[in-house]
Formats: sequence, C-alpha cells, structure tokens
Amino acid sequence: MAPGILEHRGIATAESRPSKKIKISEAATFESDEDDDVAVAVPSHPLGVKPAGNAYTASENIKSNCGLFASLPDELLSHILESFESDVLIRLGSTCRALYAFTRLDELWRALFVNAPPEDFEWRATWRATYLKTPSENITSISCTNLFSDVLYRPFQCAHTPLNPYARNIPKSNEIARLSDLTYEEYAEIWVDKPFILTTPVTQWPVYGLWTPEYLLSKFPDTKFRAEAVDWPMTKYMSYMHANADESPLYLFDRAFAEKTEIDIMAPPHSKEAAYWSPTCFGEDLFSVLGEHRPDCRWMIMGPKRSGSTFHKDPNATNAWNAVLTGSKYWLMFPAGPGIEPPPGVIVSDDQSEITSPLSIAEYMLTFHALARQTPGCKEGICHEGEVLHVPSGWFHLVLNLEDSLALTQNFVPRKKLGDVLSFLRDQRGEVSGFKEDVCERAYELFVERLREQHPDLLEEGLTELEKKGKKSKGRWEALTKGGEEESESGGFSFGFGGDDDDADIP
Ligand SMILES: O=C(O)CCC(=O)C(=O)O
Ligand SMILES: [Fe+2]
Repeated sequence: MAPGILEHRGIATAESRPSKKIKISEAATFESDEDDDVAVAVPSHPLGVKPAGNAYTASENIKSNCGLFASLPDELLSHILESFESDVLIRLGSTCRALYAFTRLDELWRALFVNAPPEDFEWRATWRATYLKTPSENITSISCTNLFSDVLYRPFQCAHTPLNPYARNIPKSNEIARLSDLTYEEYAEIWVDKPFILTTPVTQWPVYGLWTPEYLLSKFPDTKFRAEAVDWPMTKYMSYMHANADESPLYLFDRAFAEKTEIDIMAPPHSKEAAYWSPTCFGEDLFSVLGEHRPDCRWMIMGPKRSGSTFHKDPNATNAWNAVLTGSKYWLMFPAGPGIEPPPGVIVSDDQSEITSPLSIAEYMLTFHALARQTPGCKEGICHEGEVLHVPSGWFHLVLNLEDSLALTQNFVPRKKLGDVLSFLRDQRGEVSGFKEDVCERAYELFVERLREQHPDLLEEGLTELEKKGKKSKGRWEALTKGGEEESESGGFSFGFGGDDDDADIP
C-alpha cells in the first residue's frame, strides 16, 4: 500500500505505489553551504515527519487516525486543505497529530495571508504565526513521528538543502565569459546574442557602494515595495528577508523603485545627477521611441539567499542586463529557438506561448541541475557585486541568489535585435506583455509608427530582417513537411554555437 494513503474501512485506495516516486533518504548529506566544505545533513523535520518511503519499514503510520481523510492521497488532502479558512484549519488540526501536521504546512498560511493581506502586521518568522498573530512563546510544536509524507517532507527538505554547492565547479565549457567592458561595436558585432558578465561599468555608478538593503531600510522604512503579490513597507520586507524558512522566498521585484526613491535615471550627459545608467556598450534602447507607451523596463530586485527567479524568457524578445549592487547571483542559462529543446525540466507549449516550470529553484537543483549542466548550450556563471550580466533575447534563465542580494535590471531593444522584437510583437501578439492594456494589442503598429517617425532607416533594416526571418521559417517548415524527413526523424534542427548566427530566429 502507498505509504501516504491508508486504506479506510470499506474504501479501497486507488493507488498502490507511493504518491511520489522519488525516495528521499532522510540521512542524505550535502556539502556545506559555507566555504569550509564540512558535510552537513538536512536537519530533522521540526514535527518529526519523515519521507513517504520510510513508511515501508515502519510499524505504525499515524495517518490512519485521520478518519475519512486517511484514504486521500497526500496531494489531494493538502489540495483540499487549500480551500479551507484559517478557523477550519485550526479546528481540523486539533483533531489528530497527522492533521495537525498537514494543517501546519506554511504554504497554506502564505496563501491565506496573500489572498487577504492585513493592513498592518508583524512578521513572525512563519506565515502561520504572522497570519494568526501568534507570539513566539505560544507557538506549539507537537511531535508527529510515524507520519510519512513527501508532501510534507519535500518542501522542508527543499527549504533546507544547501544550494550554493550547485554553483560550484562550473565546467569550463559552460562558463559565462567575464570581461572588463565592451565597446558598442564589440557588443553589436560579437556579443549581442551571447551571455557575458562585465566587471567595470557598475563600479562607476553613484548607487554602487551606497545602495544596500540596510541603506534602503534606513532611507525608505515605510515606503511600500512590490514583492510578488504583496506591497510591503521596506521594514516588513527586511524582517521577512532576515527570518523566513520558505522553499521559495518572497522576492521583491519593484518596477516603480526609481519614482519611489526619487533617484535621477536620466543618463549622462543629459544629467549630472544620474544614480546609475545603462552600460554604454548596450547602446540606444529602441523601445525608447515609444515614450510614455513603452513597456515596463526597469526593476529593483531584492531577496534573501536562496531566493531567485525560476526558468523564464524575458518579455517581448528583449535583451536585458542585470547588475548586482550587493550579494551575488548564480545564473543558469540556455539558448532557445526553433529545433532547440527547452532546458531539462522546462515544458514549452507547441505554440511557445506557455512555459511551464512548476518546480521551485531548490526542487529544480535537486532534480535537474546535474542534467542541465551536461546539456549542450548550457551556460553558467556567478555575477558578483559590482558586476553586470547580459541576458540575450530569447534565452531561458534561472537565477539563484547565493547571498542576500540587491540588484537593478533593465530590458532593452538593441539595434541588432530589432527584427526579432518586431517579429515577436507582430506574430506573438498573445504573449506581448508589460505595455499598458490599451497599447498591448497595437504594440507592433505603434512601434513601427514611432520608428518610422524617429528612425526610418532602422525601421527599413528591421522590416527587411523581419521578411528574411519569415522566409527562413517558411523554408524550414517546407523542409520539415516536404523534403526534410531526415531532420524531423533525428529530433529537429541542430543548433550550432560557432557564432554563425544560428540564433537569428530567437525566440
Ligand atoms: O535577479 C534575478 O532574479 C533575475 C531577474 C531576471 O530574470 C532578469 O533580470 O532578467
Ligand atoms: Fe529575466
């Protein structure tokens, strides 16, 4: 019988295997998160819950005391609990130890909090304690030994597995290039389709060395910043950042930070007071022709160690730079394009419109990192404070903060990628994002119109590129459907990294 599903009298269970196939060894050891390489184990679950596989050798399983709930697979039980209000969870959790453990899953309380964020609250280290305003001395911890559940154990394991070791021992061939700086010509001719790290430009910014999480706390304690689905004053976010045990920590990602902090973002030489500016090698951002209609383009990003971004591509086929002001970030990147498989563990719908990467960063590292590292095209690197990383248009990327980190990022359209952006806006209208709602549907037309007014020569080049791309994909389609059996049988187009512009179809 499945360890997580206990047969209730008169009710047959549908499954005959553990609900998750991965058997987690409770005593698994991992390299230390610190640099001293001392092996450390994931700590024991605070309630004594063990992985589902351990039920096979146990003499007792306390899930049998859950009444009818005992017959539900753990996933279904926890899913049902997601629809209950807090008072129901509390009452249910007081009926037996197993339900106590299930109703303590902090993700349930995070969802309750986020769905109805209180105006005023004190962060109390867990979502449950915060939501229920429980003083630390009143927090119970009842032992739930002989409860075997991956649904309960896995998030705990993911939240406590050291992740920094995954950023170590990067194979030479995967290393993201590190350069001091580039000229615009070098960028446009050689680097526009490649990830790289620049070590000089950010060190020239006035905000570098000044802006730290502590500085922001002292200057803007009550200013609300966006962190996923909530707007929190900096004081609250900082107390969260310093004390949470979430598998996927809440990530501050604020697009209005420049207005909120009243910094000058007008690049030199237009302003002598600029707080930072786009590294000059990236050249002009062609979306600036859209003026007030341009899509969101700059964000301040702050998060604790272990926070970060799961696999995604940046919006509207833009390129981006991401500058670390404090802390450090591990980047795992893959090119994308016709005939290139998405990264291991990432599922892309046939029309490319949906990217499904349901895994947390920790779950991804535990399950797919080794495979990802061996996959052709994989690029990895650590961006330290004072450095900036370039994200080429259309590349998949996953980002893990190796320390508490503060970063600034901007998305932009370099001249060389105008064709890609025009193609995205025209042909993937459903995925166009970041524009104000009324602009979203006519983003292509508006962009063309503004380019025609301000950069007619560039528009001509972009449209020629667009036409070429159309022909190329038609050619490939014909090759696939008519003469191209060989290619389709061998699993799609090959992808070369020799710089022969195979990326031209991205995304
Ligand atoms: O800093 C991060 O978490 C990554 C943000 C990101 O995806 C980007 O800058 O494109
Ligand atoms: Fe991104």
